[in-house]
Amino acid sequence: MARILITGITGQDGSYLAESHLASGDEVDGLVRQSSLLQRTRLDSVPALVKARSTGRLKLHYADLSDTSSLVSVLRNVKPETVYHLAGQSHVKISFDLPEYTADSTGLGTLRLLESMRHVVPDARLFLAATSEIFGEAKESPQNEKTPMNPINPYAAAKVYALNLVRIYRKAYGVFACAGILFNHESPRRGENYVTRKIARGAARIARGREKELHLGALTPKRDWSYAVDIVDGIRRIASAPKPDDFVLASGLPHSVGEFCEAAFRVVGLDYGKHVVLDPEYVRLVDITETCGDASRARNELGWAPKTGFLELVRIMVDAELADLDAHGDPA
Ligand code: NAP
Ligand code: F7E
Repeated sequence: MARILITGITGQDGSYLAESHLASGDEVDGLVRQSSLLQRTRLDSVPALVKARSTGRLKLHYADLSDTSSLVSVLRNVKPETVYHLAGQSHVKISFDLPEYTADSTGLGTLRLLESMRHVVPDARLFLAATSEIFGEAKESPQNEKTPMNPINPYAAAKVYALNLVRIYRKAYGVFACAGILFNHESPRRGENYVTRKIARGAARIARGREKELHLGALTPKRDWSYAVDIVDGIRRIASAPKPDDFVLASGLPHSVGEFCEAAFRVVGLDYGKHVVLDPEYVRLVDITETCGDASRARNELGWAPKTGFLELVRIMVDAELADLDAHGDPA
């Protein structure tokens, strides 16, 4: 039985990772931050997580990435063997509205955690959720662990800093610090302002007569989308590898936003062309044209491969939205 600490446990990946470790018999602790509402949808709606909280196998601790003393205090209390660092402001477009907060939570937050761990739990393993955004408009395709970093937004710049810190601490202090260079991964637990969840939700609501239109910024950008459950499996493999290193986790099969729309509306028997409206509100100052990851290193060294294909992912997401609407309705 291992003792696991997750920053960002209330997020998409954190909730799946907690479920996965609990299913393996581990004890899970998670950082949560103060907010005016106590409801944490992703934790409160998953039966296995609700049960684990009631039996004490899953514990939540108040801390914030901007408050080093809170990180030190949780590390002292929990004494984790592995820390998964998933927390931070991770919306690309919003990082232009909140550049300093993004740098502080995503960039400096990683520094605070690494320093705190070095002093309090020097033998613990740290996993960082890095991102394909570090490659920006990449010079080569597909992108692998050696592709040069070329960030084009404040979020990506903060993640470059965080990934460089992981590499520096690994080399300078010999700590077990590793990273996943994660390409886009989605699920019914994805935040509602990311494009796949927005499309799945829009298609379901239009199909049920709740709305008529779906407003998007662009249809042409292509992303290498995987299912978050598959990526979380890869994250666990990276964190439990014999040696600390960085690995790309990706499907290697990019699809456009328009293709996602077409597939999602097809699930509900509709033509997306009749409902999707291009809206300047969602257009980015700069955007990556296409991402495409090469996960052969993770496949060869960790035995990892994604199991869920693009069309299956779209169906999982749209079906979840339909089931939710049918079960609970929606006052809006
Ligand atoms: P997410 O759903 O947006 O979750 C982000 C988590 O970070 C939430 O638990 C959030 O807490 C927490 N958080 C934000 N700021 C914080 C702060 N100042 N102090 C403490 N906690 C804070 O993200 P995700 O999709 O699960 O992604 C997990 C990680 O992987 C992120 O680091 C992201 O950048 C990275 N990543 C994700 C993808 C992807 O496609 N999903 C791809 C590449 C990399 P609240 O619930 O309180 O807001
Ligand atoms: O956008 C386009 C948008 O916000 C995908 C984060 O997890 O993955 C994610 O970042 C694409 C972009 O994800 C809308 O311009 C069009 O080209 O779902 P997204 P992202 O920006 O790729 C990376 C790997 C991360 O690390 C990030 O943390 O879709 N797009 N119209 C739109 N995007 C949004 N959100 N909303 C639209 O209306």
